Formats: sequence, C-alpha cells, structure tokens
Amino acid sequence: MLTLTVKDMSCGHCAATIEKAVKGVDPAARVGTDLPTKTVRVESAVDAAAIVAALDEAGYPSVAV
Ligand SMILES: [Cu+2]
Repeated sequence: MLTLTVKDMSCGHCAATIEKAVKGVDPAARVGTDLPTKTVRVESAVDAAAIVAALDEAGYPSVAV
C-alpha cells in the first residue's frame, strides 16, 4: 500500500483526475482519496515511482507519507 499526500487535491474533480491518472498506470489499482487530509492511498502491483510520475504528469505532485 502506497500512501501519498497530494497538497493540490482540493475538490472532487481533483480526486477523480488523480484516480484516473493512477488507473492509467494500473487499471487494476485500488485508489482511495481523502480530501480533508489530502491523502491518496493506492493498492497496486505497479512501482510507486511510476504512480508518482503519473500524478506529476497529471499536475498533482505528491509526497510519500
Ligand atoms: Cu479540484
């Protein structure tokens, strides 16, 4: 399980974009987002670096917790 803080995730649209970006890397990924804490949890077999890179590309830089 990968837990990330995404400071620019401020609304449901952001969360949806983030979820889509993760699923672009791994369609089988399980993604949980929590807006109040700006936390994204990802369960995926794909390398964490690839997921972080996809979020960067989508405009949502993230920091591992
Ligand atoms: Cu938003």
